[in-house]
Amino acid sequence: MSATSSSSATGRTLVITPTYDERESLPVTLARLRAAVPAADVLVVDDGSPDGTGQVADAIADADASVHVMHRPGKGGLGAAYTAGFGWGLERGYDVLVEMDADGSHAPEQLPALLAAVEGGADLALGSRWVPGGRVVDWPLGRQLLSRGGNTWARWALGIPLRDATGGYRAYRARALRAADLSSVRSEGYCYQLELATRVVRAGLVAVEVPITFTERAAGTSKMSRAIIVEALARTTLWGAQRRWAQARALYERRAGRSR
Ligand SMILES: Nc1nc2c(ncn2[C@@H]2O[C@H](COP(=O)(O)OP(=O)(O)O)[C@@H](O)[C@H]2O)c(=O)[nH]1
Ligand SMILES: [Mg+2]
Repeated sequence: MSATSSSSATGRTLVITPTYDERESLPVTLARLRAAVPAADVLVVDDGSPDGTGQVADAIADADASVHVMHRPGKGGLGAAYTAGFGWGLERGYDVLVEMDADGSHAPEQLPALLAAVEGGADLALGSRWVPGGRVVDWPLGRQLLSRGGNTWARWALGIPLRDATGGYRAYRARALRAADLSSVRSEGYCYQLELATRVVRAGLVAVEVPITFTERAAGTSKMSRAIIVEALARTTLWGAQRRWAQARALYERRAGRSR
């Protein structure tokens, strides 16, 4: 890895792309990314994809010193893949760490807008489908409703001022990931994204939403399951109830203290 190739005013940038059976999409996504943001390094985190995505990634890395590949033994979930990738990047001193899907849903051409938000002071720049200017293309109505509804629920239950806290196209400053205490995060999928965003906001750091256009994948299939959706809704509800309970207790104790 060249230490200077990914330098910018904000520092060195690492784009982490988790893959599971993305052999068709990955080469296209990486070519677009290298063209759009040549200064960024790339880490592909492959979970032993049965379709050979890991070998495809190795071949790209052999020809391009800015591309790195982490091989994990089996499908361990998106959250675990990101936590491992973040650890790799933090150990190597990257200043900005980006999450980007391999399937083309996250346009590499929009990464400069996320990085500009970080440069402008954001600790977390969230690619957002649900702020003005954000869009989805070719996404079935059912998924749109689920995403919008889930996000509205999360905003209310968790009290976080974000419209798209489940999205997976985002850029973190290293200090935001350190504040999020990754080793204690247990959730997966959408819930992983939600939990990290919540932790960054609760740590008092700056999260900014940047409008993006999310385009449904052209090749391969989604790995998100019903179980992952249920996990996100269940945990959000539990955390929301815990939060309201803590608020009610604090209010009760304040009142009790006053009347004593
Ligand atoms: N390494 C790894 N990557 C995964 C796993 N599950 C999903 N991904 C990747 O995470 C990204 C988003 O997943 P995707 O199935 O497109 O989710 P969707 O866009 O919400 O339907 C894609 O690049 C997937 O290949 C996993 O268990 N391990
Ligand atoms: Mg996808």
